[in-house]
Amino acid sequence: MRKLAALSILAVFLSACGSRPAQAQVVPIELTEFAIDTPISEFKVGTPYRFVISNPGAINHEFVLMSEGQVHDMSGESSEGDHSEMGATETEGAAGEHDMANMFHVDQSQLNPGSTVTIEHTFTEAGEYEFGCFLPGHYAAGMMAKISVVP
Ligand SMILES: [Cu+2]
Repeated sequence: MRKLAALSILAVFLSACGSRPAQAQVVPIELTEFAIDTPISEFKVGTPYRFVISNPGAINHEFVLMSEGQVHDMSGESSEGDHSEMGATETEGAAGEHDMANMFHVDQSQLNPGSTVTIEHTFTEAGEYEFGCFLPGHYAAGMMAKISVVP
């Protein structure tokens, strides 16, 4: 009884807090063979998002959020060696540290079929980003989604 009363007081307290603008926006994301399904493709800098990443598929997947520049760096290794491109000068310098704040990786060990992982993330920088699964062959098969982040 006493526990219940305490809980309902807590519930009132929580719902009062819930009206604050800082409440995270829930973004349910589904990983399947071979696609990444997101209900939103445009995000805002400074808005807290709660990514609820689930794998209703039949095999393991991973989930990576990174900027388009980082994706190009990764895929650049396997495709044509365009070392002369300006991408190299742009990413080798100070940009790396910035980007670390705007990326995350959920390992495939956490995303077995049927699993769900929740990640809170707030973008600090506008730009073009991608969701992707980089298990061998998955990205190329279509497991990616381009998103943009606006100020
Ligand atoms: Cu995958």
